[in-house]
Amino acid sequence: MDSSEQDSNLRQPEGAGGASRPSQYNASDLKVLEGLEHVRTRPGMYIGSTNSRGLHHLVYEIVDNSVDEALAGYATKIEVEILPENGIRVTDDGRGIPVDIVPGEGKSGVEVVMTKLNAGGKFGGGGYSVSGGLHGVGISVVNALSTKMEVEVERGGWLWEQTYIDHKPLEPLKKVKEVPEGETGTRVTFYADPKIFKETTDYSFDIIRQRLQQTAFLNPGLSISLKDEREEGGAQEASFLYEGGLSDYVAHLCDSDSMPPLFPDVIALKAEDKPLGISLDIALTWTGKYGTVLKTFANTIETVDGGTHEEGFKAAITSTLNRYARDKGLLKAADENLSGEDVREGLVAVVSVKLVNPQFEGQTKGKLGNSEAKAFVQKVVNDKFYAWLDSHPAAGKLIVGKAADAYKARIAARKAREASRKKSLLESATTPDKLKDCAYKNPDLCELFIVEGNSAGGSAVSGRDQKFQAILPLRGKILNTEKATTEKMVRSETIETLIASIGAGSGPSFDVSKARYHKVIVMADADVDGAHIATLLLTLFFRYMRPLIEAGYVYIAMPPLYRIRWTKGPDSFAFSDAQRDQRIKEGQEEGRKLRSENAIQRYKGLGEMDAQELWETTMDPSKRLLKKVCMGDAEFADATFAMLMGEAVEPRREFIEAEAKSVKFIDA
Ligand code: 0RA
Repeated sequence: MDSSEQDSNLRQPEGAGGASRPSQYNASDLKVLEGLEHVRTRPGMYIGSTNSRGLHHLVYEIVDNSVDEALAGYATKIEVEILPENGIRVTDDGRGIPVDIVPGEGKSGVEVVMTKLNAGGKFGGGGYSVSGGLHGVGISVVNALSTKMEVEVERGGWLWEQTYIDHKPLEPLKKVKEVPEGETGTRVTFYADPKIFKETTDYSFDIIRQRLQQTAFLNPGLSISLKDEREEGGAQEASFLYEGGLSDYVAHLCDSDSMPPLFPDVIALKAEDKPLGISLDIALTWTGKYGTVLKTFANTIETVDGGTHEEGFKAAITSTLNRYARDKGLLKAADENLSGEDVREGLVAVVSVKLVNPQFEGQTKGKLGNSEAKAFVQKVVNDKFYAWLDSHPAAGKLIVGKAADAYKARIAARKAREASRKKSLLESATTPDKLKDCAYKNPDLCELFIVEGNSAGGSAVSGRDQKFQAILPLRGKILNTEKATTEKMVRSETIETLIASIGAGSGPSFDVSKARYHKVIVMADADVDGAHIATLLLTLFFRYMRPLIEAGYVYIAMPPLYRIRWTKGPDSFAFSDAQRDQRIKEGQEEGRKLRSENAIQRYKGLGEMDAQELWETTMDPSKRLLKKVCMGDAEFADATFAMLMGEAVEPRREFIEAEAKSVKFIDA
């Protein structure tokens, strides 16, 4: 505001600037009210939310001002009270908010602080350079969101007081009484507006207690107390004073989770770079537990999403511990490096940075963005953590030992995982339950029939020659799963059973010399579904057991389509319509006669055949028809499979229709 404006304000006559304007307000007051009104229309912008979280945020806003006064070196004690009717009172023994008229504002420092958003700059910034405040706001925001607020200041030998109702002062700041000259401090009392905090205006003693305890850890030497004076509150009290700061915090974190540290001292690392405007405070230890507790702060605000300081810390403890372990011969040359996760197993640490210009990022501003923080933390930890380890060899050995245990456990777990995978897929010692194996063991003599459908599977088991023929019934439903990826198929129980039955593994480690059968025969219905299943199986062989096809071990059984019954002599079978006509012609030329009833039977599926028929027509090596699968077939199946499983519907439908026709014409 320039001086001419200020002058006109000072000389402001009643009703200046328009008849409708309330006489006690000038232009600057209107601006102030607009500011506070904005806080009320968009409270989320200032305190995050208007639920219980936002409500508690009001308390922190006031307390943080008192903490700033402690950081500036003046306040030593903060008292917080929860009052009846859900009022909050915060009292500190700092310098007291300035009571004099602020030049250029025309009102007391107290009123400026209470009504101007971002009033910080009005006071020369002394002692407020490293200030928290999540959204850079303060008392005025709390005032804007309160129905009533009282400020009491002891300063310069007087107690001063001012009351606000609906964020407007009842009267100017007023001298109440004389107090001893050296007695200074600020007391702020407020009542949150239920019109803003519609969900609740009820404070939680525990939530406030936790936060105040954390504040006490972060500000060593500062005494903080909390009293619940609500009738329902049951007169709860708590008070905190930690001389050890973050080291006490780490000890407390270990304690409250009953995790005894591996060694007695908490490691404390501190550093400051004044020209860079950054300071760092770290405390850490290790316990025997497996989890990690890592809390990070920037300007005493918890950075729940970490950020640059956390990245720097993690990177540096990992590299420093590896360097130390190598230097001291605690890791062998052949050992892999300890990973970050290995190093952090059992770690309990608090990292707090303070910087002049903190950049809070992310949706909830819970992440520090300053890149200089990462470099600074890394450098400090690299130097000071190493030095600490060097001067505490027993603890150093315990820390490396703990991380090495984590490393070994990680490797062992990986091996166990790989072994169990191998066992289930490749080396399953026992043959699967579903497999009805044959008696012979010589793979050259042995055949495996993969049979679609349970009833056909039953006939195949009864009709087979058990000496050399094994049966694996598959439930077609599983294989038919639309859009199943081959990966999914391989992981399915059915396919696992198939892989285990063949006994030679799958994928890159497939070993054809271990195949337990040199004839693996797909036996499916001669219809669309059967063709589909054959396609799926061939795809599987092509992708995961290609050498089995290359060796010529894969076949497709060709069940006949027709049975021709004569009045005398054995029945004839035909594998196509043309062949059916051919057989009938040949028989009649030989003088045979078709039976009068059901002379030409069309098989609709394998399930229609009884065990004897299945043996005679499809399984008996002296009569059956097998089609050896070559690489071209399998490649075609693979492409077909991709098409069948793809997104395009039209080519799939066309294929199924065409296949339905072509299947009928498979020629013997
Ligand atoms: C502005 C300037 C100064 C102190 C404060 C505000 C102040 C605010 C609060 C809020 C709660 N407790 C507080 N204590 C101090 C600096 C005053 C000076 O330079 O003497």
